Amino acid sequence: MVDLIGDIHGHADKLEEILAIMGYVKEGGVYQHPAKRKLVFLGDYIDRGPKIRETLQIVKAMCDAGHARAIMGNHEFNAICFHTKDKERGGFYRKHTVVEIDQHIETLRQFRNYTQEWEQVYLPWFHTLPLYLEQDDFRAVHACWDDTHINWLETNSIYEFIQGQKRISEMVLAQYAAKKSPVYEVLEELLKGKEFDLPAGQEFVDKDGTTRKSARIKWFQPVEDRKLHKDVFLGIGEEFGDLVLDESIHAALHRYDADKSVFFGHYWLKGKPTDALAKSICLDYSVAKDGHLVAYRLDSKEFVIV
Ligand SMILES: [Mn+2]
Repeated sequence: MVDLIGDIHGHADKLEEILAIMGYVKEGGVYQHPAKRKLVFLGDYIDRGPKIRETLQIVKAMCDAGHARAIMGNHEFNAICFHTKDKERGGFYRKHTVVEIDQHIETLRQFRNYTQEWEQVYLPWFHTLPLYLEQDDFRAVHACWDDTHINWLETNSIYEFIQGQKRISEMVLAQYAAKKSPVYEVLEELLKGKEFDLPAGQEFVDKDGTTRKSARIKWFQPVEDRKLHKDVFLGIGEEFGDLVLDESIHAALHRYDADKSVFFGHYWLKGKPTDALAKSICLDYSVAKDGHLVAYRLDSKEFVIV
């Protein structure tokens, strides 16, 4: 019996609340379920919220004790890149300009007096987090399930072992930072989702004030519900939302049509989830932006929302 939990972003209080509602109890400092239910965490444990260190303690302790599994979110991957020195080109694999620092600042602040723990416990742990989970009865990925990328990862290792420690290899981090080799697209799309170049003239200004010519897509939208631009594109200008999707765009957009359910987070959806029987189910409802932390109980097909 499995429960899945979406993006937490340092909201440990909400995490403890949702665990209690689902019947998990703390024993010996580790949450576990009397009926031996297992948890799956969908990534993005760090950044933004007030209790990042506590969140990591809860999640990692459950994983270490075999009560949970945690996959990688883009924030954990970004942290690896942010803190790993690029020995060839200098600097770090993720830039330290204001945009990147701003996204990561709460984690930096909250670990200011725990740098050894951050460097020796949590960063090494992030390296070991799987990019996806494939089980008999469900799949999990942080942002977007794409069979081509999953197949690539099944035949190409992104890891190296240093003194017995599994790590994402320096070569992979360098290729990702240089946006080169298939590894860039694989990591980018599994962890951050897919984008699509908009038709000419449909540029829009995003929430950070940047003019964008491509939009993130709702790859998880069932094909039969893809009628208008707003059904498939995220964040686009309102004036384009009601445009009817033309056939060529419709055909080019990624779709998920497997029978197995896939669970993911990442998309900062608003409101509350409604369709518990969908094949692709997002569990990120913006807990870090006054929204909800959301879990899903796989056996009873129910959402738990706090
Ligand atoms: Mn994310």
